This record gives sequence, C-alpha cells and structure tokens, in this order.
Amino acid sequence: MVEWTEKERSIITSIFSNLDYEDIGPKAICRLLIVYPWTQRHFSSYGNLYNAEAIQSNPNIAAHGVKVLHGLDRAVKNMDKIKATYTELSVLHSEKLHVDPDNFRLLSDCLSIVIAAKMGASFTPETQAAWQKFLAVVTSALGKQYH
Ligand code: HEG
Repeated sequence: MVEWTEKERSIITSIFSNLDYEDIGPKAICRLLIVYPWTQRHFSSYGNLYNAEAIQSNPNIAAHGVKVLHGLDRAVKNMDKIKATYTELSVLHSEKLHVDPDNFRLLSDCLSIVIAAKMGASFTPETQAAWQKFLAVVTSALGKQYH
C-alpha cells in the first residue's frame, strides 16, 4: 500500500489541473515512438509513422496521447487505490495488446521530459520526486498482470 504525503498529493493534483492534455499527451507519445522506434509495432494500424514528421502530424497518434492522459487522470482521482483502478487496463495491455511492461517506464520518462520542459523552473526536485513516485506506482499497477 502506497502512502502519499499531503505535499505529494497537492503536487500531483496541481500538475494535472494545469495540464493541457491536447498538447502534452501527443508530445509524450510522439517522443516514445521517435526515441524508442520499436514501440511503433503496437500502432501499425494508425497510419503513417514513416519518420518523426509523419508521427508528429499523425492525428491517430495525437488522439492516443490524449487518451493515455485520460487514463492517468483516473489514477490521480483514485490515488489510494491505483492498483484496483488499473485492473482492467493492466489486463488489456498484457493479455490483449502484449505491451512489454518496460515500455510503461519509457513512456513515463517521455512524459516527465515533456512536462518538465513545459513547467521550466517550477519543475523543482521536490516536484520531480512526487511526479516520479506517482508514475512508478502507475507503472507497477499497469504491470500487475505480468508478474
Ligand atoms: Mg496504453 C490503449 C492508457 C502505456 C499501447 N492505453 C490504452 C487505453 C488507455 C491507455 C486508457 C484505452 C483503453 C481502452 O480503450 O479501454 N497506456 C495507458 C497508460 C499508459 C499506457 C496510462 C502508461 C502510462 N500503452 C502504453 C504503452 C504502449 C501502449 C507504453 C505501447 C508502447 N495502449 C496501447 C495500445 C492501445 C492502448 C496499442 C490500444 C489502442 C487502440 O485500441 O487503438
């Protein structure tokens, strides 16, 4: 059972309340597909992923980035039961989509980079610590079906 301090809760909630899903979601998923090209195999039905420009202007990819953030905000709203909240998503990613759980960490890193770039100096070490903890809990919950 994960314990959250009030400070951690307020940092996570505040990041999400200031998050522009339509901007951050697409940027994070595009980074994943460009920096770690093997992750593209899951999106073969999404149309043109030929190069970075194609990925960044692909509306299906952009929409998926927004969808992932909506998935994450369910964890923010249920911070004390993230594992239970993600039971179905974990089954989907493992048994149906066969996403290697290591890819959750790669996407988390891309998301952190995009958010840090957006927040600039306000992405303090304390903010980073709370944010990384949140993503680690999410990643572990999503990977639950694998172990
Ligand atoms: Mg996943 C579907 C969330 C990582 C590939 N992902 C989804 C859906 C959500 C979601 C909410 C929609 C589920 C539904 O339709 O019921 N994904 C999500 C989160 C994270 C994550 C929160 C990690 C933070 N996903 C992830 C990674 C990959 C991946 C790393 C592949 C590298 N997701 C993936 C695919 C689908 C989803 C291929 C199905 C998309 C489709 O049906 O078009």
